[in-house]
Amino acid sequence: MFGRLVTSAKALETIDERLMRCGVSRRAFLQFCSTLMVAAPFGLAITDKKTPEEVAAGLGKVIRPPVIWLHFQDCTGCTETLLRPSHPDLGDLILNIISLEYHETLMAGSGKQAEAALAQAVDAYSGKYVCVVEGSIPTRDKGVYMKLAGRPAMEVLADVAGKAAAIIAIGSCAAWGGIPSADPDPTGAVGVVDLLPNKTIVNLPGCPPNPYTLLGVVLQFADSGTLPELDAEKRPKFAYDRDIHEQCPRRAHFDAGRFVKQFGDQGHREGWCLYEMGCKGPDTHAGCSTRHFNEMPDVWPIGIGAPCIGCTEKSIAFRVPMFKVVQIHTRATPPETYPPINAPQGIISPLATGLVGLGTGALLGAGYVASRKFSKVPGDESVPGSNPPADGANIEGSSEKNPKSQP
Ligand code: FSX
Ligand code: SF4
Ligand code: F3S
Repeated sequence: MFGRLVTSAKALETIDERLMRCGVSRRAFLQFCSTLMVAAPFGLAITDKKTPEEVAAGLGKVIRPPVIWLHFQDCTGCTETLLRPSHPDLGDLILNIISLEYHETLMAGSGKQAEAALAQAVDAYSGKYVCVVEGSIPTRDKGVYMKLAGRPAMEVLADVAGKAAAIIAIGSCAAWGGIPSADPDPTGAVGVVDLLPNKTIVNLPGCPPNPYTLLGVVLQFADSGTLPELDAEKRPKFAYDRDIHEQCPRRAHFDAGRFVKQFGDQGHREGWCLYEMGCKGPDTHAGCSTRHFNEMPDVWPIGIGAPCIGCTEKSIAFRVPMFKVVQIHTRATPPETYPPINAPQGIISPLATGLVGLGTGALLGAGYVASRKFSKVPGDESVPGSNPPADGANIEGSSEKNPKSQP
């Protein structure tokens, strides 16, 4: 087991021992365990228990996993999301649960002192530590665009991650290049997996990702030496198996055809669906719609009224224009037989009544067309809401005008 291996390298404490020594309350630890259970209700061995008390009992016996954290081309948002929870105590708690041996942003030392700390940590835990990589790695011109202590980032990665028991690429930058790799990609930015294809790597894309996903993976590895089941992109299924759209709180508006047409319009103020503003939720696998950030309800992009940009998807974020409407691939399209939500109601004129029989076929056809939910605004991809889905069938003939949606 991982814990035993580490014990032989250096007398590391169990999580329980550490929390007790540092005076961390049991209540805070139980709160952490229950949040972890919510973040990973399925597919993670350490949270596969009935109560937070049971999770805490298991986790408490785990030896604090040594973690060496490398920073490359990034914005440090991945670190910020881990250590800036809504309750300051939680940041402390996290640092008591994992044993962070090296982290450039957080450590007091710099220069030669920091380099010595890195070398010492790699040496002490060689083959046993978890290497967390944040940021993309520049490869163009022999990696000259980022050097640490005179060494290209590529070389540092090969050295440090190469000796790790497991590598976690946190954030979209480390997973596949992220923002630095966006066109024109001046530094030739790539993710860890591109440079170390044969190593055990878990990708946690997201810009930034949910910190509990990281903690869940690290703690499971520390507990049993195993990793959770991964998908084809090396993302843990427990956190990336569903798309945002499946559990989005605005989904009812999507199904009813109530779309924001412009930021700040009435529909936006009322929390309608952001699909026509370019929301990539239907094509994006992540847990944000149920696992919000900073332990705060509604703290996630769609929760604050911004469309999902597909930050966990290699082929979407920083590749597809932010406001471009995506195609619906699943059965998620509003049923086309639904009537339009603002279908004219009221008194039916005698003339119309008389024509009903005659015009049934035509009306059915017209109703079908009118019931299409998406507006068709040709052309300019840079204008929010102006891009029809690639699948013309979803937008053709839409004529719905919802007075409520006008600014
Ligand atoms: Fe990248 Fe991390 Fe985006 Fe930032 O540092 S995944 S730019 S939010 O946070 O690496
Ligand atoms: Fe939510 Fe976006 Fe789907 Fe609308 S399109 S329901 S805002 S995920
Ligand atoms: Fe990213 Fe979309 Fe979640 S932009 S943070 S995957 S809502």
